[in-house]
Amino acid sequence: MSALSFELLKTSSDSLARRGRIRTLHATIETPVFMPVGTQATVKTLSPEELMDIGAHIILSNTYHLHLRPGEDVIQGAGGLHKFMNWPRAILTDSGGFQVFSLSTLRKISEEGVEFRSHISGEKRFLSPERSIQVQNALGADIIMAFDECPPYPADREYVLASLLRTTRWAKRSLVAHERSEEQALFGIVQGGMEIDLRRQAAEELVELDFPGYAIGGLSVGEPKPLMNEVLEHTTPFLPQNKPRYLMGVGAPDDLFEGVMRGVDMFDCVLPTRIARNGTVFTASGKLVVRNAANAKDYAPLDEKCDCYVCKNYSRAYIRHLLKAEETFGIRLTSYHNVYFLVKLMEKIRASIENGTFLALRKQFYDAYGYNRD
Ligand code: PRF
Ligand code: ZN
Repeated sequence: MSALSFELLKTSSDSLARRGRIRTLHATIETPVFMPVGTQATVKTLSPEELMDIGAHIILSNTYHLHLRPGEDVIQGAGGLHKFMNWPRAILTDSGGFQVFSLSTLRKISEEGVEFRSHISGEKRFLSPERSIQVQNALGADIIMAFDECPPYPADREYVLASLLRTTRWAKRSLVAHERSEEQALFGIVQGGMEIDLRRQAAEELVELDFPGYAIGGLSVGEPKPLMNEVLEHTTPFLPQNKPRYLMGVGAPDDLFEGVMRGVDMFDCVLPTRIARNGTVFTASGKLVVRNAANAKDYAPLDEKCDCYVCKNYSRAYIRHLLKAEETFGIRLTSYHNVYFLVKLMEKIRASIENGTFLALRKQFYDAYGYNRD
C-alpha cells in the first residue's frame, strides 16, 4: 500500500465543492478538513487528548522550527514526531521554505537553497530541497511538503516566473531526495503569485511530476481576499480530480467556504489559536472579543450555538476574568472553543456537500456571521 490514498466520495453540481476521504498510515481523514497548527509539536495550549475530543484527525507541524529546536535527531530518537508528541493520528509537516522567508533574517536564496540566520540562536543555517526532505523523513509525518519559494505580495511578474520555475526544479529535487515514499506522501506546491496564467503553468508542471497530492501556496500573503479567491478559482481546475488539494495557511471561517466552493480539500491556519491568545473567539454571529469590558457580567457561554466543553461549562464573564488576570486557563478555554468551532464548521460543510445543500449552508452562515469577516 502506498503512503496515502484519496477517495472522491461526492462532487457537487452547483460548485466545485468535493467530499472525500484520505487514508494515511495513522488516520482516515474526511475531507474537506481543517488542520489545527502545531508549529512546535504542540497545538498551543491544547493536549492531544483534547484535540482528539474536538475531532481533529490531522494536525500540521513545521520543519523549520523543529529542525532548529529541538533538532530532528532528538525527535527521531524518540521514534518520530507522533511518538515524541504523543499524537497517534495524522501529521503534515510544512517544508520550511515559507517559514525561512517569514521568520529568519539575512536570507540568501540561490539555486542550491536558502541560507539564513536562525531566529532563535542567530546562527547561520542552510535549507535546500534535499535538506528539507531529509529532515521531514526523520520527523516522519504522514504528509510532507516539497521545498518551495513563496514570492511576496506584490511582486513583479518576472520575479514570480523565475521563482515558480525554481519551485518546479526544487519540487523535482524534493521527489528525488524523498526516501520514505512508502510511509510518507510528498505533496508538490503550486506557486505563481497573482498571475493567473503562471498558476496554470505551475500546476501543469507539477502535475507532470505525479505527486500524490497538491498544495496551493503563495496565497493569503497580503493580497485582498477577492483576488485570492480569483487566483484560486484559476488554479484548482488544473489539478487532478483524484488527488487531494491543500490551500496552505488559509482557514478563516469565510475562507473555508470560499476555498471548498473552489475545490479545496485541506486547510490549515493559526488563526483560531492566535486570536484565542488575545481574547477573541469565533461565534455563529461573528467574532467576539471576550476580553472586552462589555462581557464582565455576561454569564452566557462564548457561543450560544456551540456545544463544546467550554461552552457547556464556562461563562463569558469567567473567561474574561481569567484572561484579565492572565491566568493561562483562560487561553486554553478560548483556544479549545476556537479550534472546535472550525473543526465543527468543516463537519457541517461535509454534511452539506453530501446533502447537496452546501451553497445554502454558505448563505446561512454568512447571514449570521457576516461576509468576509475573519
Ligand atoms: N509555501 C509553504 N508553506 C506555506 C505557504 C507557502 O506558500 C503559505 C502561503 N499562504 C503558508 N504556508 N511551503
Ligand atoms: Zn464552544
